[in-house]
Amino acid sequence: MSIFAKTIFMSSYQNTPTDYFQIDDLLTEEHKIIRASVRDWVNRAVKPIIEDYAEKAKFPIHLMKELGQLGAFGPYLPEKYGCAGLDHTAYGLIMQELERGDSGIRSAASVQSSLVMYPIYAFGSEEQRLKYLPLLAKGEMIGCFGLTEPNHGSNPGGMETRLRDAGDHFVLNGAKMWITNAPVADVAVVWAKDEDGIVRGVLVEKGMKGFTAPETHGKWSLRASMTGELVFDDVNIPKENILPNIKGLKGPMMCLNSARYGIAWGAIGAASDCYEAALKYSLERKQFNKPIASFQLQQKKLAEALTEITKAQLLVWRLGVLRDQDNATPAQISMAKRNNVAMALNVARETRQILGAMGITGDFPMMRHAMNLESVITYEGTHDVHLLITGHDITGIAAFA
Ligand code: TGC
Ligand code: FAD
Repeated sequence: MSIFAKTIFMSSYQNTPTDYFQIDDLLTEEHKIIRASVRDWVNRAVKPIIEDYAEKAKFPIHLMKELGQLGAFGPYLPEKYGCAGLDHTAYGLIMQELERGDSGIRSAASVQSSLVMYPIYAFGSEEQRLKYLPLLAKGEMIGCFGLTEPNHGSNPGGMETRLRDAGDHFVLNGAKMWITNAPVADVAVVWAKDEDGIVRGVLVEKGMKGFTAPETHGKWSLRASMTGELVFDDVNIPKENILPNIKGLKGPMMCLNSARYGIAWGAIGAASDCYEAALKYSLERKQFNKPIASFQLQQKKLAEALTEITKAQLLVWRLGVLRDQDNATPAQISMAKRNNVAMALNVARETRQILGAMGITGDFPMMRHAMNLESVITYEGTHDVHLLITGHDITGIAAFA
């Protein structure tokens, strides 16, 4: 497709939101304004560059400050710390629009907001909040979250990273793996066991002696996001860097509740981007002298995609209301994350087929979204682990081990 044709195509389909059940009626004017402003930014700042960054496996780090200006970091945290003080539905809508651009951009915002700013806010001292949150909110500081280890992914409770009390400081040893933004992070929220085997959270800063964060290469998924390791070799951690107000695995798990919630919304953005592009293409592309949209088999793919997107939209809308009432359970969040990510991956694969050969190119977003969603269905708890969380919730029997 020529650059000109591509530009016309992209600009027209990107402005047609998918809302088959008038879910917009359930949103406030503020929600709609926030969604429109993030969508507009994604169309201007992300869409034109993202294929190139994904192809080169580069993270568009210059977008971090723009995301900060947009208010995409910690939007549900208080204004006192430089955040927007919005509700959780607004947070979800922001994640949805960012993932319409690329899962890697939504990932950067998820990690910064839910996995770095949230624990500092919820479990940190007032000094820690004032030191880190305003800079993280502006994107002037980048954070990452270290839970997964080489030997412990789905089972973080088995972590081997250790925090030893050495009198006037702690000493940290161990390694974390698959950490989004690790190589570019100024601060890492790291989970480690103390000498009593209790999980604690510590703030590890770039430049601390014995701390390195090498980049992980060779990913065919989430290529526009940076992933790396966190390696701790006798790192001296000042006592004031421990998160004082949390002990136990529930600390990192509470952060995951917030991030998984955002992903449940984000996946709808990726799915809608694919659906909207495929609908437009199917109306324009002719075979056998007819638009391919006139063939029943292509209509089936489009109709099923729209049905699944609509169900997912209703699920997260309700989850947002529950979350704003502080009533959403972790198991409800797991169900929404699992359902919506699997839905988006399926929509990406099916809509890609509607485009035939064009669907495998970077001229259209399906292939990139599908590859990205292979990570999204794995991180923040795999598809299978979330099923087991639902099974545990409804039977009372944990089937993890
Ligand atoms: P279990 O014995 O069930 O629980 C241990 C303690 O944790 C509490 N808990 C939770 N609290 C709040 N919210 C939740 N969702 C919670 N889940 C568990 C639980 O109540 C208990 O508390 P306490 O006080 O009684 O001790 O734990 P388990 O060891 O049996 O493991 C359960 C399991 C498998 C469900 C859980 O560990 C799990 O979800 N595993 C998946 C791991 C995971 O999601 N890792 C994500 C890493 S971060 C990431 O992927 C970032 S991607 C970023 C991006 O780019 O977007
Ligand atoms: P494993 O736990 O080894 O699982 C392998 C397979 O076994 C999976 O299919 C799983 O479902 C299955 N399985 C495991 N246990 C059970 C069971 N009890 N019953 C049935 N099946 C089971 N982590 C962080 O801490 N911070 C980050 O920022 C971060 N970013 C990431 C970015 C990317 C791009 C990726 C891919 C991962 C990231 N992760 C991060 C790690 C992610 O959370 C883990 O990959 C995930 O939790 C799964 O762990 P694992 O890869 O070790 O798989």
